[in-house]
Amino acid sequence: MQRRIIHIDMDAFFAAVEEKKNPALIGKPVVIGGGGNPNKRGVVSTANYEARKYGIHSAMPLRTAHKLCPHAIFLPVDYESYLQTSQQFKAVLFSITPVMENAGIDEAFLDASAVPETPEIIADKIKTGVKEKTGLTCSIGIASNKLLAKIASDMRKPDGLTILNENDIEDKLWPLPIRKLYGIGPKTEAHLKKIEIETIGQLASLTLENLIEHFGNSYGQYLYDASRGIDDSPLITHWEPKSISRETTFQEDVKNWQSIARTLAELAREVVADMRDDGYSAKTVTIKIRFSDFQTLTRAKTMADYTNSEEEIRKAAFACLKRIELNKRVRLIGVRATNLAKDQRQ
Ligand code: TTP
Ligand code: MG
Repeated sequence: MQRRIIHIDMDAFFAAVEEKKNPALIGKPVVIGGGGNPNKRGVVSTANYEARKYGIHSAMPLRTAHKLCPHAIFLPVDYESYLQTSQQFKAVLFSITPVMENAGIDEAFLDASAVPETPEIIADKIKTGVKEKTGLTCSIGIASNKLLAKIASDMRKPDGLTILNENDIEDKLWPLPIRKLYGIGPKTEAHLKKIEIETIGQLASLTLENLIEHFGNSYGQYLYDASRGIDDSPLITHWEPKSISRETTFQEDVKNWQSIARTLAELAREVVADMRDDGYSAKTVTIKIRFSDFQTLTRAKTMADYTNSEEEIRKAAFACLKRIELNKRVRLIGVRATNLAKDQRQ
């Protein structure tokens, strides 16, 4: 089955967040980088489209950017607020389909093969959702694989939508310069230029033997496929664990409330340590008690909000314990945290 892969990339991301924070910047050339002082060392992280008109681009020294456009507004990198906006953006994408690959602070891939709507409607949902949650625009590429989807999202910026089909390879992929092909860095670009290969189409005209001769077996094969728009690499998705839990079986069945309580507190502590290690907060705590006759009971408590506080998790576990009548010896106790959310900051 043909896959439907979507690549979404935010427009002038850091600059767009700054404009959102301070609308007075809109329409003026804005450069984000380093500490925001163009007389000090540092490079441009990004520039808004007004500043790009002066030739300013990412990775350029701030001093050079200042020479190109002395009246540009220079701002320091405020990574925390970009990260926060990034998380809001990713949450919108995740609501379209959880088959999502996080590809960077302002970009992601979705595999929407199983989403029933047309590509246009899905793209519209993404753009509307992203605008609503972040106030920003993004550009979208849709194709049968990651390679083409990423190239497509870059074709009409800002606020673009480009759908590439199999029969667009010749017309739309081949005229592009070779550096647009994912996996071609400056070294390969220079090598190819030496043999007078400038466009993806020219690259596609080389034989596999020829490419292998120049670039070795695997990279040669990669270039051969990529120049034809062939790519079957899967999305690398991040699945949330459904629960984090600990349980323990007593050496000897116990009836003593003190030792049950102490064990429960210890298990809650360990669960919280695991949650923190993995960067999760939880909303629901469940305890499990198995009696000597193997009767097993569980009780759960859902809290008002997500937490990774040891005290709150322990209190919730104890609230559960109170709801179990301890009239028999206990063989096993367990604590489980579910309803997990990835922490905002790690
Ligand atoms: P990009 O998506 O490459 O650029 P962009 O979002 O600013 O602009 P475009 O509309 O062309 O997509 O990168 C995303 C963010 O990553 C960018 O806003 C700033 C940061 N970044 C750097 O810090 N250094 C870099 O060299 C690049 C390329 C990006
Ligand atoms: Mg971007």
